[in-house]
Amino acid sequence: MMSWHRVVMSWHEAMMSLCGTRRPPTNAPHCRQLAGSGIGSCTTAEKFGPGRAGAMAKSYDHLFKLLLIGDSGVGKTCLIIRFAEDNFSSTYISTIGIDFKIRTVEIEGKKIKLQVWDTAGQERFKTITTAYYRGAMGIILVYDITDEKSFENIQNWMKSIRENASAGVERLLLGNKCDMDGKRKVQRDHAEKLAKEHGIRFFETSAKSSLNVEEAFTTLARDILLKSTKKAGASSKGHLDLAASQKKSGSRCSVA
Ligand SMILES: Nc1nc2c(ncn2[C@@H]2O[C@H](COP(=O)(O)OP(=O)(O)OP(=O)(O)O)[C@@H](O)[C@H]2O)c(=O)[nH]1
Ligand SMILES: [Mg+2]
Repeated sequence: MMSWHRVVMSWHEAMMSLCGTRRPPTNAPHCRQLAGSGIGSCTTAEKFGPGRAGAMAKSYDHLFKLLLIGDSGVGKTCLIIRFAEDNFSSTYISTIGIDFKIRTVEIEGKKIKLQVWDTAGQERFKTITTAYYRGAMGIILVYDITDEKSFENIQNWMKSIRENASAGVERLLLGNKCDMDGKRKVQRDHAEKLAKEHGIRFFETSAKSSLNVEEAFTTLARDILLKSTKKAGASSKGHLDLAASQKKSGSRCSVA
């Protein structure tokens, strides 16, 4: 069962955590909150961070940072609003810089807090938005099935990920606005082929009808969870193997 969890930490705190630094990126002053975005309530533990919250129970098992990228107008903001607030508006307010929303979901019995970052698709914000790639664990590439150019540009967005994101970031391809099948310009099998070439998953979604929105976000979160569990398993096995071999050989770190 999914649980709701609205935005928790201050904008700066979250931004710093996405960038993986205590200090905001130098372009921070340019980043603005999307008009109409709902920064909501939070628990005290989350609000005051790990220092103050030490004695309090953590309300989630994992925090995953996701990022949406794609051309302007493909529906990134609407997808996030559908996922985080189960809402849709046909009024187009182009995103300025960057914004985020939070929702906590339960996957494989674990509470996963998803911090979902929304980027502006407009070229003029590229320097600001690419600064946020590095801290993302999952990146969702979005195109509009009624806009061929937005699909062609996916290759450029892929390149941008290669240049700016951390190695091994999970990726997901979404063809949005699939409720507008009558105006379709991008055939499903073309997108499937592209996704296959890049070894990533693909969904056609509709922020308007909500088709596949929940599935897309939770599939990406599940993939990140499985990857991190595997990694944790492998590193603890590594520790055990090392301990066992040291015991066997009686070797020690020493300086002669
Ligand atoms: N029919 C339909 N319209 C959609 C869908 N998703 C978004 N839209 C509309 O497309 C327009 C652009 O949506 P946004 O979510 O603001 O696009 P964006 O990708 O965030 O654009 P930028 O912020 O400029 O990068 C709005 O008018 C939305 O109502 C969808 O699934 N179906
Ligand atoms: Mg937007």
